[in-house]
Amino acid sequence: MDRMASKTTVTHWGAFDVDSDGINVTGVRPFAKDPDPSPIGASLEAVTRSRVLHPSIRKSWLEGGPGTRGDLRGVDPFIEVDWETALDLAAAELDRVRTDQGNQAIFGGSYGWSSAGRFHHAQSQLHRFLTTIGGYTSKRDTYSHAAGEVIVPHVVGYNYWDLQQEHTSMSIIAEHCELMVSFGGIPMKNAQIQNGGMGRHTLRGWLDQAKDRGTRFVNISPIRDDLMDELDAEWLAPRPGTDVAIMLGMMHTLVEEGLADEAFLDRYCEGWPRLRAYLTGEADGVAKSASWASAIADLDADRIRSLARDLAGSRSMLNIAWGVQRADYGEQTWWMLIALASAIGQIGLPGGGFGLGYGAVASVGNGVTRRPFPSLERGPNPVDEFIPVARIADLLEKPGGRYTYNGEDRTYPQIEIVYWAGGNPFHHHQDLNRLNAAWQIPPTVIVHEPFWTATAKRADIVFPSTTPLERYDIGGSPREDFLFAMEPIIEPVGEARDDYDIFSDLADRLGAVNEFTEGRTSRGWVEHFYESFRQDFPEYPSYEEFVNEGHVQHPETPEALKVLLNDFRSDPAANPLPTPSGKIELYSSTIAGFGYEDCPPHPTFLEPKEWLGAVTRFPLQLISNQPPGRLHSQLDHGVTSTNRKIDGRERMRMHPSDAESRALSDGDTAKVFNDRGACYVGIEVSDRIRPGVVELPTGAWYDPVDPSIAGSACRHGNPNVLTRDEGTSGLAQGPVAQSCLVEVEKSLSAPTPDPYSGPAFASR
Ligand SMILES: Nc1nc2c(c(=O)[nH]1)N[C@H]1C(S)=C(S)[C@@H](COP(=O)(O)OP(=O)(O)OC[C@H]3O[C@@H](n4cnc5c(=O)[nH]c(N)nc54)[C@H](O)[C@@H]3O)O[C@H]1N2
Ligand SMILES: Nc1nc2c(c(=O)[nH]1)N[C@H]1C(S)=C(S)[C@@H](COP(=O)(O)OP(=O)(O)OC[C@H]3O[C@@H](n4cnc5c(=O)[nH]c(N)nc54)[C@H](O)[C@@H]3O)O[C@H]1N2
Ligand SMILES: [Mo]
Repeated sequence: MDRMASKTTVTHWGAFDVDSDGINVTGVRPFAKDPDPSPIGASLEAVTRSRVLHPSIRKSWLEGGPGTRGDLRGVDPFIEVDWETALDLAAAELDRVRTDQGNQAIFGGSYGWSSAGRFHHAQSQLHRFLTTIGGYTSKRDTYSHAAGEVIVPHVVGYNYWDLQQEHTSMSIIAEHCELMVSFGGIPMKNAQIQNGGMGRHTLRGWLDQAKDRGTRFVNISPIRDDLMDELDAEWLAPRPGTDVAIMLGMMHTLVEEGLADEAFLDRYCEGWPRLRAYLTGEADGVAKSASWASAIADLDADRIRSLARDLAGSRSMLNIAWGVQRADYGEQTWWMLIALASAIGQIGLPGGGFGLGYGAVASVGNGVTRRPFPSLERGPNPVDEFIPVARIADLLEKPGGRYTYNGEDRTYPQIEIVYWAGGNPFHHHQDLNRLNAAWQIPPTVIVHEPFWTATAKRADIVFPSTTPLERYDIGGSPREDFLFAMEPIIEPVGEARDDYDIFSDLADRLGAVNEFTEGRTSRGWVEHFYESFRQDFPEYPSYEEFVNEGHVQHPETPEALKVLLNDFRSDPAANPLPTPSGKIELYSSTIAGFGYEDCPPHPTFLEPKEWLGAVTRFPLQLISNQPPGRLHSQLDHGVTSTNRKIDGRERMRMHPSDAESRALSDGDTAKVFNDRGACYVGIEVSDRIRPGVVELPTGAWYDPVDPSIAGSACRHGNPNVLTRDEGTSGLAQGPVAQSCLVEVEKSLSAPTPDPYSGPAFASR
């Protein structure tokens, strides 16, 4: 390790030059070529704090063996052991379960973002390891957009990931778009992030350019900040969960006023007559007019009508945030957006049509050529059991329980081992009190974590893993014009080891070391990745030069300018969509065949289960969106995140009228609660949020006052003690994380948060 060195590294929030004395991070500066660096970089100073220092085993599990309950996970103290002991115990338990119960009894879905770095990506490492030892029960889709991922192929045939690559380039939008209307905005707080990292944050520049050229922006969202102020956007703040109704109201206006592009609907779409019958009320007696939508959304009907006219009368782009589909019947939101864009008829034209998630992460609409880069491969998983990603508590609670997923009737397997690496379910899952109870059921929980997160605290075996600042890797995303060489900047903290080395040693004990390592060290793999990339692109420098330089900019980065579905538009017969009809499906016979009441065969407004239109004891709608000052729960203890807290608690925004009626002022501490749980927050009073809506971002480390009491309040402000754990519908079973109903009251005696200090330890 170079003492007092400065080296470039890359994170999911961008590249940074990091100074260190070999032990700690002593300074962080943004990568010089980044025009709009993320402030989250500064939090890298916290990378050595709150660390798991030694392999740790839950006392009751160590003393009584797998399945010993003792005190609850999350309460029972840990005993620190040496690496050999911990590895032997984990290997023996994996062997017991695969032999006695079969590999499907190991749940290795392990959802989570882990860190940037193509090789050391923890989830990929775990999946490869579990495959080499016989397989595991996996997961499908993402928390980000599960509902969207499952509905999109039914509507346009492509899977969402491929469709996203083809999104109209931001440069084309900047040049051609006259009106950009976005449901959930284009939140710059989110565009700080790109899975795998990036050298340059470019979205702000493109939006500024569009504005300068004259694009008009409209933000339809409960929160004003979802579109940046410098765009002078109009802000419409409907009730959350009513977007489908608003879009139907607009579509109704288009039809009523003869503005719908019937030629487009006829030539490029399947099922328009069915959707039109629903829209006009011919099918059910209710016209989905702008007035109808106005009553549901609490938005002026004339605003809905005039926006519909403007959309039809200009080169217009409709966008929707991923968060909008993280809701009851979330499938309908994206489907309806595509339907409305079809009625406007500009799909496939430069700067027109639709986008699913501009701004959700940095790369959407980034025109840079995609450069395939090797990633860690794994053979086919011999086990075909999986769960829809957010059904984890159901899986643990209801072995043998039945559920539907995208036309399949499925059964939850019995799980003996939960194995997690690179994710934090006690931040990311909904209804944490329910998860906490379900989490006590499996005999064994194994977690790899650098930090003492709430999930690590609830494991039986915790393996301390390194962070990217402690190892060699290669970083960047394929939609980026830089590739970064990542080198160790600090010594491994405590006894932390790379996930790869931990899995190699377990594979060795389980007779699979050759399959897992293929004879390479991690450094050997990183070099191998780079060299195999260089075979395709021989103009790149040698690995040694690459490491010395710290990064390489792709030699020529031609803007691969894209217009989404442009080929389909120019010749739909020659370039049909891979849907059953070859067209955009506004009615899906496939979905009709599934017969799901909660996912009808055409876009439909279904009343959300918790929303402001319902009369309940909980009158406020909580939006738990992505946090501006961190990535999920990562580096919550870093300076960018903690600076935003109020008295050490997560900041909750609330409209002045809601604050006043509760006698709350700026800086007060409050309790937020519903029937599922409660947490304590610091209040920020703001008119940048719709009355009736409160905003508490995700990611404050879950910190119950007394973890031995079921439902104990989180004193730090994690919103997932309040959210509902239910699938979007029988189709996708995606999370409905984004919102739920709550009440808020002033708290004069809130307990002091203590989220970062790690678990209790006992001696052997
Ligand atoms: N209420 C509500 N909940 C939500 C959402 C919402 O909108 N509302 N959004 C959801 C969404 S979209 C997402 S993507 C999820 C995010 O959920 P997660 O991806 O689980 O969240 P992270 O905090 O990124 O967790 C990553 C964990 O990996 C650890 N880690 C980092 N690097 C390494 C490594 O090299 N090795 C190992 N072993 N571990 C490492 C980090 O310390 C951290 O604990 O949250 C979801 N939860
Ligand atoms: N800084 C930062 N950036 C991130 C992340 C992070 O943790 N931190 N996480 C990354 C990840 S994993 C993901 S998946 C993406 C997520 O990207 P998104 O899911 O799009 O992000 P969110 O912030 O959850 O939601 C966007 C906005 O939607 C609005 N919204 C919520 N409900 C409704 C509704 O019913 N109607 C309308 N019209 N608007 C609504 C909210 O005001 C919210 O601010 O962000 C990525 N970017
Ligand atoms: Mo996500």
